[in-house]
Amino acid sequence: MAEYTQQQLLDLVNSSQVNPGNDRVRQITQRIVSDLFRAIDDLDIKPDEFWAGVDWLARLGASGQLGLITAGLGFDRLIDIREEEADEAAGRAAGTPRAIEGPLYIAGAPLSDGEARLDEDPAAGTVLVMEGQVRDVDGNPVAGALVDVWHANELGRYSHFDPDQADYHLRRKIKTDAQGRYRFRSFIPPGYAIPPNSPTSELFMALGRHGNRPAHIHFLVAAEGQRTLTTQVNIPGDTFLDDDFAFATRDGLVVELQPNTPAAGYESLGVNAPFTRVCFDFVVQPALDADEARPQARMDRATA
Ligand code: MBD
Ligand code: FE
Repeated sequence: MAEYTQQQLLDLVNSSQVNPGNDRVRQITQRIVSDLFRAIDDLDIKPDEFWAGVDWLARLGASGQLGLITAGLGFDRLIDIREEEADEAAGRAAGTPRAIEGPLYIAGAPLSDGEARLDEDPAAGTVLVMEGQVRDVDGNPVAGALVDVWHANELGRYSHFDPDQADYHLRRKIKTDAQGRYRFRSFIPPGYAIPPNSPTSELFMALGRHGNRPAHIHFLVAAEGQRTLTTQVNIPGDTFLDDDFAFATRDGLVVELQPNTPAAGYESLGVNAPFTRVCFDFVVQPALDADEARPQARMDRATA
């Protein structure tokens, strides 16, 4: 009465139902369970291997590092590739290339008008001012756009994920001025490496992979009627530019550094000596619906 072949068991798992449930969740779960049943059989996965995998997933979930694994196994970039394929198929004008949000965004950074300083005195590293304009796909400046920017500290760590940094350190929201301009002062950040002795590093060691990202700065750019842009810029010259563990770097997002830029005009950012300037404009696509224009991060959207 309850003796099953593998296929009978799978059919039963996938068809058992006492109320309608959610069709989409049923469809996706059925597919993933079917693929896993097949993988277990094809690869002759042993009980100890199966339970070691379950234990790893439990520890991964408890560690809060799921987003590192999705990025490191290419899923985040896959989603960007698919968005771009959809844009192309629909004939939508492209904006600045997307780059993945990553797992280290925190909503609610302090807001300022036009410009901001992200770092604190005493200044660490090489003084950087990044500036530019937010424009729509027709080339018009977007006034009042929110540029939400975040990057790692001089040790490659992000505030809120590091007990040694104040909340919102190196995280700010800047509202563009009437000409769509923004600018901020900080320092040139280093790259990032996954935490050692963690579920993530365990898998990467077993895969024979490194867990490094090249130096980068993250952005969400949000404006009324415009599609929220999630992107990153990269600092040139980094060893990992073409070998990013998160596969997130892109042509067109490696900025040009302008060292020894004179300080005149940058005093309001506390700059009094030659510094490194980066000019970068963001181009945002028109939003097709309210959801595309929502400023929230990926996880907020998924759980809202
Ligand atoms: C990061 O800093 C990051 O940007 C990504 C995508 C993944 C892990 C750490
Ligand atoms: Fe990052």
